[in-house]
Amino acid sequence: MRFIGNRNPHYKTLIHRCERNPILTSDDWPYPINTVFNAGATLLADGTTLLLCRVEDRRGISHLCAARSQNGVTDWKIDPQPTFFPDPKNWPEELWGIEDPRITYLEDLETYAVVYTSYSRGGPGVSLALTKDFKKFERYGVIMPPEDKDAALLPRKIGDCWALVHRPVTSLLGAHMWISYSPDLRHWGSHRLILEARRGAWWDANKIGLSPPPILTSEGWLMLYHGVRQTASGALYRLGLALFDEHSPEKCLLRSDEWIFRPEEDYELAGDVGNVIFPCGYTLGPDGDTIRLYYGAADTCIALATASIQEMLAWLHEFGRPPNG
Ligand code: BMA
Repeated sequence: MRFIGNRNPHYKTLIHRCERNPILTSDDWPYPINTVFNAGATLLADGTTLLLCRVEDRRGISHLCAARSQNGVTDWKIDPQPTFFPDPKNWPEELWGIEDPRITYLEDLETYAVVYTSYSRGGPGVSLALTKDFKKFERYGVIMPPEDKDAALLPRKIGDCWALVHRPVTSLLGAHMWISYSPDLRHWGSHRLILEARRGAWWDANKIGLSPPPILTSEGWLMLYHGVRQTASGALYRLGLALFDEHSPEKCLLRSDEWIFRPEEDYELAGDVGNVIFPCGYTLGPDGDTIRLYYGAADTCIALATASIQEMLAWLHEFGRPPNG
């Protein structure tokens, strides 16, 4: 299979795929699974890359499993058993599994926050767990009730509060990106709509959601977000960029009109859900500029791409504009 028209020279390539893609598939798993995709990512203190992978079993239920690598590309050491498994007896919101984790290191608390989708009888909601070692997890339970997903914490407080970007869905309003604040990670308020899905023919009409956790840059919070467009042959997932004020992250400074990354390669076009690229995590390289973006491809495997923060910001200045501007 070859995607026609993916080499148009008039567009700058901002996201560069790794030649070894896909970097993790179900064949690599030490126990029986259906698929592995949509992984959260972080660099541990010793430089190890840790991916917290969404693993789907043959029932259709997802859990999380840690994979560690010294170079972030090859030689993954995968936990021999599920690392973080749904516990619906104690946490009924996890009845149909836990999905799409986003990891943020909270320096103030010296702990990692894992924000994930808990798939409950009432639909997907947002749950939080804290961990220091990705072995023991302290659950905080549901922090945003259904229907809500695509959530991540900012790594530091804004004023006195933690900030969570998330994507609630309501039948009247639709599926847009919001921010909420909390003094203690348990009680959430000051909810604000920060970025709206566009409408009609736009690539990000219908639904949008945060992809990896927001990236702090010299110009504010850079958010890579996915836009979903419904087409006659199903949903198309593509990525765009938006920049938010560092001190008031509810304020969008610039938003791209055009998408920057779309499914093109075989492993992105075909799988359990074809035409999907879905990044949930990134790590920052030693140059302070290159990010490694880990993304689920076609809900079937995990792939890797790199991008330069400075190039993305420069592109946003050239081709982005203030929302409603
Ligand atoms: C979204 C999420 C993702 C998934 C994508 C494509 O709504 O459920 O986990 O990768 O759909 O199926």
